[in-house]
Amino acid sequence: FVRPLNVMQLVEKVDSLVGDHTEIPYRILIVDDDEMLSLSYQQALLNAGMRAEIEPDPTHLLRRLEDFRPDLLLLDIHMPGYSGVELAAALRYYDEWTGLPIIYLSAEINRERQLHALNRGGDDFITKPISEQYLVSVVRVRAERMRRLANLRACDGLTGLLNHVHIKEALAAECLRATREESCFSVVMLDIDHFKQVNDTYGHARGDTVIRALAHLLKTRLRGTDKVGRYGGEEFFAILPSCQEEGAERQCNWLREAFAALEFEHEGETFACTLSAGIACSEDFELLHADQFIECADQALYAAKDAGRNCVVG
Ligand code: GH3
Ligand code: MG
Ligand code: MG
Ligand code: MG
Repeated sequence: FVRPLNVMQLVEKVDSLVGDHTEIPYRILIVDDDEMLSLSYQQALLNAGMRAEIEPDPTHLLRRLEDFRPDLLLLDIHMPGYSGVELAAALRYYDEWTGLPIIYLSAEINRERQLHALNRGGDDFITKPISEQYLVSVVRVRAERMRRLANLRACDGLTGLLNHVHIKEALAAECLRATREESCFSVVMLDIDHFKQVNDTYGHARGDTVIRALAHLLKTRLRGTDKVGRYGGEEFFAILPSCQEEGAERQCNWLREAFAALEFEHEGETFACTLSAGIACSEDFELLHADQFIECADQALYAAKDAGRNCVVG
């Protein structure tokens, strides 16, 4: 039985959720051949703290989506040689863009044609001219929902950490950032020791508890700017920006000891687990590629296992 939240709790919960996802400005792409109008929408959205970019040429839409990765698309309907409605319909064929909120902005007032446009894949229809406030409200509420859904998709269900795909994306992004800023970073591959035995002895449910406990430790003990993901099974992957190998080794040993100190309970009996970790540092490479980090950290992890487990290898 779950007690329903009272209204104040609900409001606090909503506030905290909103707070979680509004730090990075929403990205809005405006596709419209009318330059003056586009500029005025853009200005309204910028004033509201969002990032808004304009694409006047529908033939560039896909590339622009790839580059800018908007949270929402504002789409004109009548453009020379192109129909926004058919563009929206086409976008829905791509897995990647099937969830993208699309709002038509058009002077079209014919009800039938508006409904047709919505049925082809748009989420809403706003008729021009539009008040600044109205535009901002309609955009904000949908962009926020899109962000939250995207965050959920990036999450590993068991632990709430980034999932395999997204931690790899984060690594690729860190490689680019470190190259640009000529900074150094470390990555860590962690794996629970003899975890199969934990499952076999105490059951899968208890095994899951151990996985979640380690995830919690990683979330709370690492820095806010560090990125942590569940790479698979009982294997975790962390990216430590601006961290050299010695720093990473210190962090890992600290985590290793904290994890080994946790006591788990099963039917009145207590047990503990250990982990092994392998570190790769950007100092060791000329060019930064995500795959080489994973391979290098993985090899270091194997070395840690070979060295008897419950240890860290750099
Ligand atoms: P090593 O010290 O060499 O890492 O030994 P190990 O037993 O931990 O390694 P191995 O990779 O052979 O076993 C990992 C086990 O993790 C096997 C699999 O059943 C279990 N596992 C993978 N994902 C989950 C999960 O989500 N929950 C639970 N409970 N177990 C999982
Ligand atoms: Mg037009
Ligand atoms: Mg293991
Ligand atoms: Mg493993």
